[in-house]
Amino acid sequence: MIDEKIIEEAKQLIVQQDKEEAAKFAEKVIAEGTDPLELLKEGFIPGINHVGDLFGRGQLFLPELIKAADAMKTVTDLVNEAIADESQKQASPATVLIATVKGDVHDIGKAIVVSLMKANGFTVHDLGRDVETDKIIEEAEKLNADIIGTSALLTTTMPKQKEIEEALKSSGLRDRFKTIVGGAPVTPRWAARIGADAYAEDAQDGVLKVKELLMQD
Ligand code: B1M
Repeated sequence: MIDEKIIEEAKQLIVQQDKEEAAKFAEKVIAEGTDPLELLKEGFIPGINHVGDLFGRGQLFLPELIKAADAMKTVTDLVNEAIADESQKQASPATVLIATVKGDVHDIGKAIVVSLMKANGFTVHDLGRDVETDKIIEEAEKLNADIIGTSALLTTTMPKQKEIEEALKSSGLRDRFKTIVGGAPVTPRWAARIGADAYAEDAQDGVLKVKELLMQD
């Protein structure tokens, strides 16, 4: 359990969009032994979610959202480095291809998913953000991926996850890959509706679901 004060400070530093102080704070508390993933989950993520709520309610504007996202990206990178350091890499034959769908530039959450999957020994190919459906499928074929994972943060880009399912079906490739979908507006219901093989709520759940999908083979 992390100290309440640490959680509150982490949250506030993101809300205040203070990149430098947030980075210093993350480095300090991780060095002192705070679990990096817990710090992210309990402190920084609620901070950026609060910023998102303020933005959604018109109480904060795009330049501030961008500054908060910049602070969030910086601490996420630090947490991801710490996760990589701690990882007990065991070779896994499984390859996961991950991308944020076309039209969507949100990639902070995806970066956490990628780090945690790598830390769990999977080979992960991250195609980045704003990636076309065709490109995702082409790369999955090229890499002979086992799993295609996509992230969507906008209600307007979620349909791209459906497009991927449909494109896989129409090209006769649906049985070749397992698919997993995630992102804040994505739900288990959506995953079932579009025919994805799995839904993941967060990065830890993503690792779990990938393991389950691999056991189905
Ligand atoms: Co944007 N944005 N944004 N934004 N932004 C949201 C998503 C929004 C909900 C804010 C709001 O209005 N309340 C809203 C969407 C509304 C909607 O769709 N209904 C929104 C909007 C409107 C926009 C713009 C349109 C704003 C504008 O320009 N007017 C614009 C769109 C740009 C585009 O993509 N085309 C935009 C831009 C941006 C920034 C660039 C400023 C920045 C992103 C920077 C970046 O990612 N590099 C940004 C941010 C930071 C946010 C919020 C505040 C935070 C997102 C985030 O990083 N969360 C967001 C509000 C919110 O989501 N509450 C918001 C933290 C992260 C750790 O969580 O990404 O959910 P998340 O990932 C989690 C899980 O979802 C899961 O695991 C992760 C770790 O726990 N997960 C997976 C995610 N992907 C997964 C994949 C998996 C498995 C699990 O397997 C494959």
